[in-house]
Amino acid sequence: AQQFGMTEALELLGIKAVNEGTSTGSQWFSGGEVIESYSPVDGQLIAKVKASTEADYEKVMQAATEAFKTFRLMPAPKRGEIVRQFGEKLRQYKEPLGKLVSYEMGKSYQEGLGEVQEMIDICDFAVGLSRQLHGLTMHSERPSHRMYEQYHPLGVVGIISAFNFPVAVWSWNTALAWICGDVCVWKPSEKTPLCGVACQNIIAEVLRENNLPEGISCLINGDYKIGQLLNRDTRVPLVSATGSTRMGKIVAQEVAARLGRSLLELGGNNAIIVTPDADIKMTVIGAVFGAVGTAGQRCTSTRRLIIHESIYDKVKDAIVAAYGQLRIGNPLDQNNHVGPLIDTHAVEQYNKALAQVVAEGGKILVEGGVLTGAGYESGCYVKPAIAEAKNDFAIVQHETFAPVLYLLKYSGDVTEAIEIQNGVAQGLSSAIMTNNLREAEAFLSAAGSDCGIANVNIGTSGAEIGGAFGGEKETGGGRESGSDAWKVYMRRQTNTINYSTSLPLAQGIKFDL
Ligand code: UN1
Repeated sequence: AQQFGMTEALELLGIKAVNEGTSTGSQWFSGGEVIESYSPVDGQLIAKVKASTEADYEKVMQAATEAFKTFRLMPAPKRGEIVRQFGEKLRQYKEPLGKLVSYEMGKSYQEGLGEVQEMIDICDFAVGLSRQLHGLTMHSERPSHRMYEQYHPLGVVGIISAFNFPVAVWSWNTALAWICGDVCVWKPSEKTPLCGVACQNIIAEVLRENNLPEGISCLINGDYKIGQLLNRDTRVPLVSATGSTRMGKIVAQEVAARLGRSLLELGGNNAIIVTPDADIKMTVIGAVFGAVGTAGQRCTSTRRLIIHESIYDKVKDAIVAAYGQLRIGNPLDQNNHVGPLIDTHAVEQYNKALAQVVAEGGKILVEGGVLTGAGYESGCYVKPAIAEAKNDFAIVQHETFAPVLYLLKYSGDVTEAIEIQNGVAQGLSSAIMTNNLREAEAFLSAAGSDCGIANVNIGTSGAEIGGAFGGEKETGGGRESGSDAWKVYMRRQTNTINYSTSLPLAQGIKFDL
């Protein structure tokens, strides 16, 4: 990846050959084992990061809890100013950071830049929000009483993020948490630790330039064991976790065991319903980008197409033809559409899914396979595949984090398609392609899609940050980024003030002394 300016990018981002993996801001340390980050792009070792030990974690928690004591008192719009400067820095670092995301994670450079753009967008959103952390005022039932609510900072927010959005998920959480007056401790995926180091370096510059204390933004590195420290720590009122449903169930139980709050953004099994009234051209773009973009490694990736039988062959042929145009290869080369999977373990899962869909009676329409030879040395490049399947196949019910698309057929009205779409354990993103108002509204109605995201004439992936992001059922129920998602990062307090000279009790209770 030399020709793509990776050395310069790493240098600009402050990535060394061996990096400390624990940080409280300007302080970096780590006593743990070395994590090696290999690029799925070319199989090369990019750099090493030292994992955090329990003792490192303890130092971080001390810095974070100490920082919270002062940060919570800074006026919210002033905290917004810090986030504004963070957004400015991200604009400055957009290219190198986008490049690192692309090289360490394997998504296309365009998508790497897009991910940094999402970070910039959430900063802008959070800056405005820093003057709008509104609570309500209510009318008291008692005379000369005033009642209102206020939102206060919550404390230390733990963030556990996944490899597929190695930088944006952190910022959706931190940008909101910071304007809310919280301090953050981030454990990035052990598959993308360098993205974590790079982001921490960027925010550290902002914190230093503003003379802010250590501990507002902290980084820890390691596997699930270090994440578990956050889950079990009563000093962490909120753990925000993005990743698999398997991981989310563990986080939820551990955090709930101490009655902490968790914000979960887990797996999806996203479908596009293609009705007889669909615009086929738009359907093809939405479905193909949804299924093969990020090599099928978005939680919003399109896994299923539910196509009406009357247009089934037409849609199938158009999608299969589009797959014929896909160029698979180095994601930093902007001529390619599809980059590698994150690692060879993901390739195994992909192979298993293709074998299983056939074993369950599915028919392969576009052959998959692992690519070999020049340019594919990492062993992580696979061909996006399409199979005809049934919704009740065990493999179709399962989220395979790879470019495998299942075509399903329906023959009745839109109700049948909605039933198929909802007939999975996950509930993140969903879409309908139709120019028929009745179908579109039925899909969006109370009896429609059961997902957190439901789109009309748009695919399932590529949500904007302005809306609340997340989903139902096994997706975990959490909402991140836009709308009123900020509320989970604050504690709500109801205040009643009596400015009379007597003490009337609520509910009209008389208590004469
Ligand atoms: C994820 O895959 O974890 O909607 C998040 C999208 C992106 C976010 C994906 N904005 O596809």
